[in-house]
Amino acid sequence: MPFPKGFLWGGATAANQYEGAWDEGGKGPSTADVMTNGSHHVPRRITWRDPTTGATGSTPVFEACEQGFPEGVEPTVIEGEYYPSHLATDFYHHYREDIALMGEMGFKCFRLSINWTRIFPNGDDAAPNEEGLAFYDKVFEECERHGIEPLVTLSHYEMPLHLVTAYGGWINRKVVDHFVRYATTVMKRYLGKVRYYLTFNEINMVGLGCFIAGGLTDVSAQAKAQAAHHQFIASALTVKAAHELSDDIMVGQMLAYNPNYPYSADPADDLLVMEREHGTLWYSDVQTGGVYPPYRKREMERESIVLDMAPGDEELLAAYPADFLAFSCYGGSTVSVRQKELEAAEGNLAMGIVKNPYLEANAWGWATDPYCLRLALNTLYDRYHKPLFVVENGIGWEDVLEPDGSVHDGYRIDYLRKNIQSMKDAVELDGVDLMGYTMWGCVDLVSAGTGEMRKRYGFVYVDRNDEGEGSFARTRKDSFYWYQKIIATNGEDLD
Ligand code: BGP
Repeated sequence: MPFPKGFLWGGATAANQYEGAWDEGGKGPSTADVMTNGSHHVPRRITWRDPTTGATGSTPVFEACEQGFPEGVEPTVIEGEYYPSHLATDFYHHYREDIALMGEMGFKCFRLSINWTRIFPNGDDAAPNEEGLAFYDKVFEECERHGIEPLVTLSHYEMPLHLVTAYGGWINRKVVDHFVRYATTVMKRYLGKVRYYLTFNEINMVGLGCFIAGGLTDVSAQAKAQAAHHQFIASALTVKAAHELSDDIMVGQMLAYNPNYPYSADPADDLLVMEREHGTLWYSDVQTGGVYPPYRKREMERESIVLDMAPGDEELLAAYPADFLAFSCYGGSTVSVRQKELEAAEGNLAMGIVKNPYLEANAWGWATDPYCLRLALNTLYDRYHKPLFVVENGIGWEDVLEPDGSVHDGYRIDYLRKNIQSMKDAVELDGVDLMGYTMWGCVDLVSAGTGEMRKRYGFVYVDRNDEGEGSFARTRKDSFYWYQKIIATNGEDLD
């Protein structure tokens, strides 16, 4: 049996892309709630207002991370703009139906995130919002009814907007305390119901998506490094609090990790690969390995970054590293020193620089890569020897709902079959210790990168389009039945 008994098969989601009900149940506004939609070629924007002049405007997400925002503005929701997170695909009102569908597929695990702003609407409130806590009580009860283990991300690309406007986001050490209080409140409330937590989704995105992943408006290299440091400290304190609460809770790191490929046999391309790997792996060296690696220390020196460390920080990181390492992996990313002469990759920056002639890509330029999971799992297991968890993998596609109510997503089955085979090889042939696999976006949800609905990942189709129309009705796709069989045979039968 390649996959161990109790292997956690399932699917993954994120509150800001799935829940909707952005202003219901006492929820406060989050950073995700001020992001408009975009498309493959048009970036999402963050809307803002200048509190002194009252002027409003917006900044594209990646520009906001390179140049920052205009002086003095505050990100905010603006009348007349369209924000996909506000209704998303309405898990808030469909959770019973959705979890039942997951149960029907045989899910052992459901990765979801808790909306921080349902629990602490402003982040620094004196007491948690009972209505928010009660919502997740019901969600976890439903999971239990269907024998599904929840895997909870505490902050998936969102944080209370107030912690940005009043504190400057993760650059401020006080945010660490607010996060740890939130994490502890949640872990206590759901004790015995939730055993697996992840602190920050794709923590290494704080450098590329500063606002999305770090609530940053100051985007200097110093600010990005300091924000990451505060998230590491918050993670260590969460691990500490979890272990004090119960021996039964595991807190993992969540890293965006796509293996890097050299375009050619030129060793200079390999060197580029090494540098790109360093750019990702220093985050897991700290959070999972417990220490800042020498190459990162040197890089900070070169960039004149001086971390503001409190006494005891390094000891804290070493004493409370993550219990396991979870990661997202969609396909390899290809790099070359001859980048200018070559065809550019069409995906986002994290997905690679140049087009790989050996790999196909979807309509958004994300490479579909049959080997990335085995490679990623080996790299990460060799480095940390800790349990791993594939918490995101999948393919975005513009699915078509046929008049007879069917969705024929053979391309998804094909992608998943190859990826699960690759994961199986890592377990069977290489002996990697793997806890589970949660396919990204198991029920259709809003795309994080583009804010689109048309970029769908699910086993379940949701009637909702990019114009904000649709009934939210759920429909099983062909892949629904295929995945049901994969789980039933514990990954033995991939046909
Ligand atoms: C990861 C994020 C998810 C998710 C996924 C797919 O980076 O953790 O939130 O959305 O990518 O990306 P996209 O939605 O842009 O297709």
